[in-house]
Amino acid sequence: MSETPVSVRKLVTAIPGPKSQALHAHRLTQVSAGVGAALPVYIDHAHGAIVTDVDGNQFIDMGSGIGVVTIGHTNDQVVKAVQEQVAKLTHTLFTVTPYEPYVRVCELLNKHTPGHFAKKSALFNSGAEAVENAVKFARKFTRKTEIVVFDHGYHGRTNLTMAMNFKAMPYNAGFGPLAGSVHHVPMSYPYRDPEGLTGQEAANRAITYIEKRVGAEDLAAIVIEPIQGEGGFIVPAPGFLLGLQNWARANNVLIVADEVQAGIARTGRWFASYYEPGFEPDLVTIAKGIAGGMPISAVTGRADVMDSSHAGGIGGTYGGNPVAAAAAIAVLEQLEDGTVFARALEIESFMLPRLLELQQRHPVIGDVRGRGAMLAIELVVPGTKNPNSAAVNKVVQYCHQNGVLVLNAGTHGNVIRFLPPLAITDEQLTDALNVLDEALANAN
Ligand code: PLZ
Repeated sequence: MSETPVSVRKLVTAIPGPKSQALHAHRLTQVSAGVGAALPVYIDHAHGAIVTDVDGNQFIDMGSGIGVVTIGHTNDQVVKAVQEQVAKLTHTLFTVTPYEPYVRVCELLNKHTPGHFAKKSALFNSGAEAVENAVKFARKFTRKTEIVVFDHGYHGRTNLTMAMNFKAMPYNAGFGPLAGSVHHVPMSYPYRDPEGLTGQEAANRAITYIEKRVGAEDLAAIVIEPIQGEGGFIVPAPGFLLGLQNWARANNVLIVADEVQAGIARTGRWFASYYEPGFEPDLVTIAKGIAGGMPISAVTGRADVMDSSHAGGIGGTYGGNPVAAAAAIAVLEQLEDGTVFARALEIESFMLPRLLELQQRHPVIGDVRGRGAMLAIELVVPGTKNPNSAAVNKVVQYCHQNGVLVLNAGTHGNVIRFLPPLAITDEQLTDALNVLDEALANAN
């Protein structure tokens, strides 16, 4: 008998299986209860879009570890680059004795981020650390202190970035005092904004808040996700980002695009910012998909802003680690020929009509949205726009039980987001969407 190919969904035990259950029981005695577990199956290995657990169950991954393995799990070129680099040099600390891969990552990012101006970069470890450093650069350059962020936004779990998140639960509650000088203003949210509100009108609404609540005089930067990730893949109305930028430029305020989740080929372009013609953020924060799972992040942007810090003001022990940098180079160089972007757009063309067709049959789907391989459905109580997180929980659980890894999102937990590795095949997508269809039928 031939073995089941490793490229398909395959369940050989109940989910979680016995080995996962044993590991989980042990984990509960050893790992902080504050560290959650959306689906306690313990993963042994993964390739492409299939992850295999310790019991031998094969899942179709529609989440990429929240947008990290965009290039695919254990991508051949990333594996090779990491293996070669790890045998050569694992660490010196770039600010003590530098090494070339760090510089090459910066060069690639300077080249491919939006903006027709001279650019420079600095490397860090996590998305939150990149956001923190973008704020440091913005404050240093403008000599101003205040920061504006948007409703439904998410920027991390460090002290400053906690203050920049919209949701107190689960990210911030009880962990205060939070950093000050952070102000939240309304996002453009086409599904929930008044019908017909244009991007410019939504920008005007935000600008009114900014002017009344903060004032341009003290405002260093507006930090915005060009497509919100944790907030539920909210794509702002066309003109929103540009409207903010026009106001910011006229008022000596910087724009930081947080591309941690939407960036690096996820939407079918290098960065989601490219979808808004003329939008050229002063700084971009980058992490997740940049290195196929190795931890590395970046701030890239205007050279004058990036050079505003005194030498030694920016750093960190592991920032731009050589092994993670080698992985990033392997990812970024693969993106340069455009085939990965084309695949993200194919995934959109493949999935979007199917999701819209599901919406016709399942009135629990209130909205279908996203770009490229960053797509989502927002679930509501049928016939209303009331958020339906209970349905999301049922759908997510059904999918998990049936070997499809999907993630929830959204301020009300009523969004299911799809961000598969771009290595996913049409067969795997079809299979995953069929399971989703069954799950939706079971959610009513
Ligand atoms: N900015 C836009 O999406 C991370 C959070 C996972 P780090 N989003 C996933 C979790 O539960 O902690 C994210 C993001 C945007 C910043 C971050 C923060 O990136 O690498 O998790 O620090």
